[in-house]
Amino acid sequence: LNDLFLKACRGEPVVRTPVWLMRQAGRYLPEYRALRERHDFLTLTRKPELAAEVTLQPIRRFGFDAAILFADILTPLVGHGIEVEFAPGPVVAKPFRTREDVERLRGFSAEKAVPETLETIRILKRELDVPLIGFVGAPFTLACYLVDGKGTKTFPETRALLYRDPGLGRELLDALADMAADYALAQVEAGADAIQVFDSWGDLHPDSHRPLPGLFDRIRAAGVPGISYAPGRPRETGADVASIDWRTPFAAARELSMNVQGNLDPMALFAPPELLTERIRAVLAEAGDGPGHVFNLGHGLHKDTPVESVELLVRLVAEETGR
Ligand code: 1CP
Repeated sequence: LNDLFLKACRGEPVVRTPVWLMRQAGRYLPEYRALRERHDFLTLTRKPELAAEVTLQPIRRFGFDAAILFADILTPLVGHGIEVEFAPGPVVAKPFRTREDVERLRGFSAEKAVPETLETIRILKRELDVPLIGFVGAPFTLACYLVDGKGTKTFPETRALLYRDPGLGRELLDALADMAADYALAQVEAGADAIQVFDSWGDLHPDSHRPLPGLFDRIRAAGVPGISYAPGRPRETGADVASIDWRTPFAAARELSMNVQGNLDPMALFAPPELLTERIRAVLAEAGDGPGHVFNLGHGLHKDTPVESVELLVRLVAEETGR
């Protein structure tokens, strides 16, 4: 097993900086688009052989140092019976408004809701020679989709609910935190080597961070590193590794002695090779020579990203950091 990624997550010395990219599986890859012509997104996530194939596609093509489970942050909710369409972003059929809606989240069991996803992990563990990253949506970011019903820039309905009825807001976040913990631990039990918690919209509300330290304690107790993605607010999460967005310097997390992941602007992959090279070197220089850096983007790969830029990135990170 190539353990560069896990070593970097623990802050141990490595022979070169490991690299993987958020959304490394998906629409920028011709082989993913070919599969998508025959199957819709939900089918890809629900058929273990297909989901495993999508996870493996970028590993074969680029030789990344870690793989990420192919699913969505809303996958456990879909499995629990919440009606969601992907168009291509999630659209919730009946957005949450009431205590009865929140009650629907009770009794979540990953074994019952997402057996296919856990089976995907078991298949991948047989096929992969790099670590497998499992992931969950953070409670607040999941709430954003449940309450606003779809992706928006500022999720006003969700924020309004948390301010209008703080008690209900707390119940919603707590129920989602229970679900996230159960789902994360089930992924570890099935074989996931690390868990990343995506709180993509967490900077929109001051309460978003509250459930995170408890969640990361449980992930750590299960014996794997926890990685936070909390744009704008990498502190206070209690994660082992902070995945830093492209607007935020590593220093914010380094001051807390956290290991860091990131943080090239995904749009830099649209630059000509010379400029892209310069930007990658700048990220490596900011990360410094010490241990505890996983090279990644500061957000997910854009669907129109040129594949050649990803090739250049992987090659350059290896050349520049090999020691
Ligand atoms: O049509 C298609 O093929 C669907 C596009 C797609 C894909 C490839 C969606 C819908 N989700 C995914 C996979 C996905 N989503 C992964 C898998 C593995 C990988 O990274 O390679 C992961 C980790 C996610 C996580 C995710 N989904 C987040 C958190 C990370 C982030 O980008 O901030 C969020 C916010 C979502 C919601 C979502 N699902 C899909 C889309 C297009 C979106 C975002 C857009 C929106 O808000 O409308």
